[in-house]
Amino acid sequence: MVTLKKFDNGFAYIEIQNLNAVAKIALQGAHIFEYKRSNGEDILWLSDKSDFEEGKAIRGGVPICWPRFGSFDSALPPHGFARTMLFTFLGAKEIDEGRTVVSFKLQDNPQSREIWEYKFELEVNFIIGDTLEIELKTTNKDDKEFMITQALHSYFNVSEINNVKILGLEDKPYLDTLTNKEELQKGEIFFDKEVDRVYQDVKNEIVLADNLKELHLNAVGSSSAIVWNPWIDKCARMSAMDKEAYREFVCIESANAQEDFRIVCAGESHALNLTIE
Ligand code: TA6
Repeated sequence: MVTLKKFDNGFAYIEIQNLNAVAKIALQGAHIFEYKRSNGEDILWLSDKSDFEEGKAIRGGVPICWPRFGSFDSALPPHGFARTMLFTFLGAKEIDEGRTVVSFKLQDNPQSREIWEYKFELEVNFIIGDTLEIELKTTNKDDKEFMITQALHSYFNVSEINNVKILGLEDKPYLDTLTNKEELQKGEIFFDKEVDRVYQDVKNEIVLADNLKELHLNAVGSSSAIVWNPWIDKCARMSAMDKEAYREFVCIESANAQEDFRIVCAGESHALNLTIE
């Protein structure tokens, strides 16, 4: 079942229910902010303090950072503009009783052209089932090429940050954005301080291990990933986040970031696909 719903302030989202899962996706940013499996697993973290307000990014779920990841381009807002723009809901289709495809689209508009001159189409397709699949497809509708960096800035629920290990990034080079130094990952990643890193050469599965549970992330069209947890001090300074919230989530973001930027030629497309299982 697919239903258009609204919060009291008019903020609209699509709710999808099938045999395997329930999901909620806001029209603003084509932002999935809930994905619960019917076995009770609540995969995506969402801040209790999250705003569902036009023009403000939702804190949690999977914000779409596009056409920039980060804030390296002064003309554009941090993490780009897609996450605060209203997408068009293209429709939904049930593949079977347990899997539903849902699609959204954003096109260039006067507001986007003011800060980013290009004509584009950004399509976001979800498959909601016992796995969550997200496709981010950029099409260049202009007559000149453009460059994008992007990320599926996924916030994952964890039992407690001290229980978490991330596997699959061993021996990968990364930029530590806290020190601005290039480093090499030694062993698995665990958390006992703020971590904000952009990994390169990521063409394999990443595993989020939390006690006995595991989430497996596989991306296509991406060879970079960001791992982030704000830890105590940054968490206390962050908008729409409780001061203890850093204990409850970790971000693992499938991306095209830093040297994994992509040039999209006129008339061509680039797709970034992520499967979470
Ligand atoms: O992906 C990590 C990061 O870029 C961090 O540096 C961090 O501050 C974060 O994303 C959240 O950014 P936001 O703009 O949503 O507050």
